[in-house]
Amino acid sequence: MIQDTSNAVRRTRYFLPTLKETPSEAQIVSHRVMLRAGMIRQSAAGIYSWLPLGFRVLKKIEQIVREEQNRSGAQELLMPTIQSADLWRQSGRYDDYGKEMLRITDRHEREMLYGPTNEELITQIFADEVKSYRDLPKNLYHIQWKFRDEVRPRFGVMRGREFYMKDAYSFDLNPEAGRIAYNKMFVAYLRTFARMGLKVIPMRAETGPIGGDMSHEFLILADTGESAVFCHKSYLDLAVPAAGVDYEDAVALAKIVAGWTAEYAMTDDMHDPALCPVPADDLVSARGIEVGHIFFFGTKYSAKLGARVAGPGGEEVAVEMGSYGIGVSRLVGAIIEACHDDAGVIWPESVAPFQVGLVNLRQGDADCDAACENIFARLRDAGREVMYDDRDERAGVKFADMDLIGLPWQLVVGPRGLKSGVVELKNRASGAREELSIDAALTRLTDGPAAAGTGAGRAAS
Ligand code: 5CA
Repeated sequence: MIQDTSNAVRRTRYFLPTLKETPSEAQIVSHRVMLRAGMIRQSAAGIYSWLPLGFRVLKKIEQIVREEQNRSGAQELLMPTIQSADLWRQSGRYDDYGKEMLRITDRHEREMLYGPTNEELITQIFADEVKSYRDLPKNLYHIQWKFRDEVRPRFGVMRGREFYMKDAYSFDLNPEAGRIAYNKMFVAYLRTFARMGLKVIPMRAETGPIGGDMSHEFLILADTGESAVFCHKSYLDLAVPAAGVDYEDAVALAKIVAGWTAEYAMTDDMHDPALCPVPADDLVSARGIEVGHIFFFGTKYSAKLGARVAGPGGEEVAVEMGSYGIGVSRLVGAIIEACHDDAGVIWPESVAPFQVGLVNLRQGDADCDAACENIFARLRDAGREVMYDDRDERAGVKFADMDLIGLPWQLVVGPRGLKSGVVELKNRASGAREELSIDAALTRLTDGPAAAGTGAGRAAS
């Protein structure tokens, strides 16, 4: 049997090009750390390659997004990145999008484009296949690369030109049903971000080029956020819906959404100090990073692209639609902005690239090597995600690198400890260190609180 070695790696063999120097082009922590920790490399302005460590985090985030979309009843499909210009002419957005759209001509002189979003394409797919109200409601999503030729790509993956997005599209018979679809996504978003260890605040938002008259942005607070935000402080302690939330119970969903929209929360586009009802003492005025954005736009696309179904009385009606985005690649940077210290990242366990970093303090020492090999094999066989730093490097270098890449647990094996039969277990988030026997440490890491998927992630899953 060929063993999958991707979850248990040796540093000497792993492609992890860390940097000692801080790259001068990076202005914010997440960008600096992602370059220094060997997670990404820029290939052109606003376009990045994801190296193995960064790719693992991207995939973990993607999987949480997927699980919560599926839980809410949305169905995954995959649409292409390249679309036809004709389709966008039908909706009128081919010209509206302007220079942000990357336009391409194929060998037959046909005009194509690299999709910045997918309202047109999904509406066409729906229109071709669904003809009756009996097939509603539907919510279809994909997780796919997008391209927007941003004027100022910056802050690494936070505002890229090529970026990875989850975009979902809902189809309903009437505005009331459309509102239920909107609420489902709203609730799914609260759960999704909480599972990544983030505190998110939904805010009323402008609809911009997507259109429509109801929209919420989901923001996390961080000093480096691009938007100024103003909200009631009560948002910081609101309870997130549990995993068992019933997505078929429209009344319960509406209640949750009402609770999460009851108090004032606006980004700078919408905030008006004169109209803000929150007393100064209760108002949080901060900066935020937009990690998700949901829209309800009724028949804007369905009417133009012919997405009509026969209603219960036989009449033809254009379906009511919404679209729901999450910035999957942006989230990698956003989580770092929210979870770091001077030494590097502090990954929430649910998105950490590996759960355990095994540090051999004296590579080449027979006892240390044997103990590490033994621990590494046992963690691997227990299905833990582990990176073994087996380099012939000074302890200081290994510690600094481990703190930089931010794995939740560091298991440190040194000659002195081994003589008295102990290893050291360090928690990256709290900094707490404990001396334990190898067996006790392994028990903790395999079925204690450090077992994969616990911590912030599990709490809400
Ligand atoms: N079609 C709708 C919803 S599916 C849409 O495109 N919405 S959006 O424009 O608000 O984008 C959705 C999310 O993608 C944003 O909330 C943000 O998190 C992310 N995003 C948007 N532009 C970029 C960018 N240039 N770089 C990284 N992430 C981005």
